[in-house]
Amino acid sequence: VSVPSAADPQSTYCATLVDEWIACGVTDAVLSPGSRSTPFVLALAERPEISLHVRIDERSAAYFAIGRTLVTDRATLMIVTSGTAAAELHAAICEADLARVALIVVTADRPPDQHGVGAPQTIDQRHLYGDKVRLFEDPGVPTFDGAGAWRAIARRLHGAASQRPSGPVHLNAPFAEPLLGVVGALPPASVAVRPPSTVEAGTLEVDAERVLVVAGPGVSSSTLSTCRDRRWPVVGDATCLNAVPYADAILRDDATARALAPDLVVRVGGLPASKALGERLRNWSAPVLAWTCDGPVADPDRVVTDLAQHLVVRAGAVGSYARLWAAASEIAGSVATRLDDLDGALCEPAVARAVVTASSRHGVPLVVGSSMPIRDVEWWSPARQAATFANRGVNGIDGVSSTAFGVAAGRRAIGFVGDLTFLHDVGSLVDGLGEAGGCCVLVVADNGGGGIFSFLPQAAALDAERFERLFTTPRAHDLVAIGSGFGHRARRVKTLGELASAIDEAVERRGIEVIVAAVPSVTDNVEIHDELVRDVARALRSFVP
Ligand SMILES: Cc1ncc(C[n+]2csc(CCOP(=O)(O)OP(=O)(O)O)c2C)c(N)n1
Ligand SMILES: [Mg+2]
Repeated sequence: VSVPSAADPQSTYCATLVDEWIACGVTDAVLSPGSRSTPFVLALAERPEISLHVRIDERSAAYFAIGRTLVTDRATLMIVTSGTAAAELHAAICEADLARVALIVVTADRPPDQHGVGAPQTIDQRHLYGDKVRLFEDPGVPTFDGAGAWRAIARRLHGAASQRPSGPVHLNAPFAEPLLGVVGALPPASVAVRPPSTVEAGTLEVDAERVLVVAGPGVSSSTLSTCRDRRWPVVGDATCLNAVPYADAILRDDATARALAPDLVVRVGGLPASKALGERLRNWSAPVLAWTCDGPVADPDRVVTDLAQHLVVRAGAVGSYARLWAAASEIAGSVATRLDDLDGALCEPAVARAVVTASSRHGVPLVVGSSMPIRDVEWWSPARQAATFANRGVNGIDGVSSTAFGVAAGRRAIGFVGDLTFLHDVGSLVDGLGEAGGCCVLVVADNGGGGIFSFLPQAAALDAERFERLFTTPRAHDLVAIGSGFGHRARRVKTLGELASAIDEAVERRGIEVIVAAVPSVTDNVEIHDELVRDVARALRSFVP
């Protein structure tokens, strides 16, 4: 047994970094167990200021960390051991990069002399995540000689993660044995150095009356309230709060889209999922201004004509254009509310409405999965009033339950995912909400596979059997049995009334409850959506005679 030295540089280094991160405002750390990360893990466990979330599966842990950052709005620490453990984080780091989620990832490593000689659990972890991280540092095995730089390392990493556009950073941390050491005196706290302010980009004048704001993921609430103060109508994605609902259905109708044509489109954040909206942005003749106040604006269709960080508004706040949008939305809403019949059979848009309504009514944040859930929330739900999150950086169906549990830990959240999304991240159920507890109601729309693919041309082009085998991939697992097999409450609901009361009951309890909503098959779902769109178009004839 090796006897630890009186004051061990590795342990003191880790305690210093953790101390500096606490000073920077870090409140949460997620760790997955391993030996090599021992100095860091023990340093974290010493500090009550940090909520520590321990999860076995690194992939789930990293998505959970994303959830923590989403809900706390602070960089989350993520600590793992060496080898494949580090590689497991890659998917979530890609998501955090594009969704601009601040994560400080620490991968423990063996010291350089154990690389390339067949040492166990050892891979080259330098630049493991490539250009997906804002900053990579590998200061080597710490020695007291380097102690003067330790706080600066922590501060640099935190700054690069938190500064807009925020995102993931990576510290590779090699440690030599013995891994257990004694923490010595920490180097004195550094004087806070403010990160340089971002470069002032251009300012543009806005002198139009019919200004339509198109808001996607990543838009701040202050930007949205500025738009509302100017009385600009805002259409948004599923995560956008209080946007004009039903814009997708409204804009599918040609006459209505003409009547609502803007003089100017202001784009903020990422992209809504609506293809109809995308098409109108390409075909309306209005200029499209990318307002970069919340970071880069997604523009895959290259419709943006101008770019500005600051807007100077010349035209007064006239409300008539916003009222026009509100009127169209009300008409579409009158069709959508027909879905709210409590005794009626469930369908996916109705489940989305129930989930959003419950989230608003209880003031509980919502985490929405990719595929049809994110679309049904954007297209068919009333305006979101409670914080709504989604992994929209890369739109993965992996890790959504983990992110929902990360948002819910120590508080409450409602998750809404498809059946394959639920199965993909079934490992998240192992640790659930972890020590932090809390409440997560996970609503699963069980349509028997990947329903989204039935909307694609592939569905018509292939024979049914082949399409199902290659795309829909229905699985026969009993989702309720899976939920309860991991020790969570789980039930299946068949009507909207059952779903609504199941959510209402579950949000008042502690722990995870999986509510499996038995919705029509993926093919019926396409017909249900088509019919809704037709009904909205018919109703809109009173809007545009
Ligand atoms: C990690 C990952 N793998 C694959 C995909 C491709 N993909 C998108 S949607 C989808 C099916 C999702 O099925 P489900 O969760 O049941 O939702 P539904 O389509 O039925 O709404 C798949 C496989 C993805 N987005 N992310
Ligand atoms: Mg499905």
